Amino acid sequence: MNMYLLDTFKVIDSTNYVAFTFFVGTMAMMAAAVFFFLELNNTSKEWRTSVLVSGLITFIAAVHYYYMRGYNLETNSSPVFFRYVDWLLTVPLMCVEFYLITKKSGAKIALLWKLIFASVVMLVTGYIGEAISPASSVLWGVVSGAAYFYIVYLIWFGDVAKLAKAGSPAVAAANKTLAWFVLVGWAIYPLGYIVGTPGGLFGMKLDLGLNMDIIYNIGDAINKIGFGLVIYSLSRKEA
Ligand SMILES: *C/C=C(C)/C=C/C=C(C)/C=C/C1=C(C)CCCC1(C)C
Repeated sequence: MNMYLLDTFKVIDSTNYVAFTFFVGTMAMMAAAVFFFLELNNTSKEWRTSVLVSGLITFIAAVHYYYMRGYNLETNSSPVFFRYVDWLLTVPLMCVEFYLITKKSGAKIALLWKLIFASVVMLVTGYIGEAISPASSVLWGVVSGAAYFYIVYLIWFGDVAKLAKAGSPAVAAANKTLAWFVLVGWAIYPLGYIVGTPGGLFGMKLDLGLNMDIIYNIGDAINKIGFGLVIYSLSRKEA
């Protein structure tokens, strides 16, 4: 049996849901990236950059998932560092998507930097709480959460919302959908953090029998692929 497999790859047991979601995640991200890249040819010029960025987000995730899948199988542990490397690349690219769709109604580059800065604060403090200083995970989680709510604010009520409303009806509608992704879809991550970090929720030790990686993997599939599809469908409406 093993002669068909490279030594370094282990078999995924059918009850190993963590490894399974890493595997399915890899495949889904790859398929999404291929889809967005190939659709570039049929995309009008003004939306090509947006669809390209959707392709880059899922492609970057596919490469990380390929690595994380192997890491998890090999070590039976959580690939925390590369998880955050992936997020640090892909979440700022999602900020770029907001900038690109609101650019036509006047978004300035300063707005993009504001979004990127908040997302980096959210992720770096989350990483500290998860990997470097888990004993103070509650504190770091709260700081990270504040940066997260600032992003939610900008997209729902702040400059992003205002500019999107000033744009075409399709842009306004797409921003609304993306805003729901950020409010509900992104809220999956703090749930994973609470489940997986020793401090738990404000010091409560939660043991829900849930695995943090499964939660993060589900969140990534919804947010990276779903987000990309919203942009894709916007590009079709405005073609
Ligand atoms: C493609 C990856 C995405 C959209 C990742 C998003 C990640 C977050 C919104 C993470 C948020 C966190 C908090 C709000 C508090 C606890 C720490 C984090 C980093 C899990």
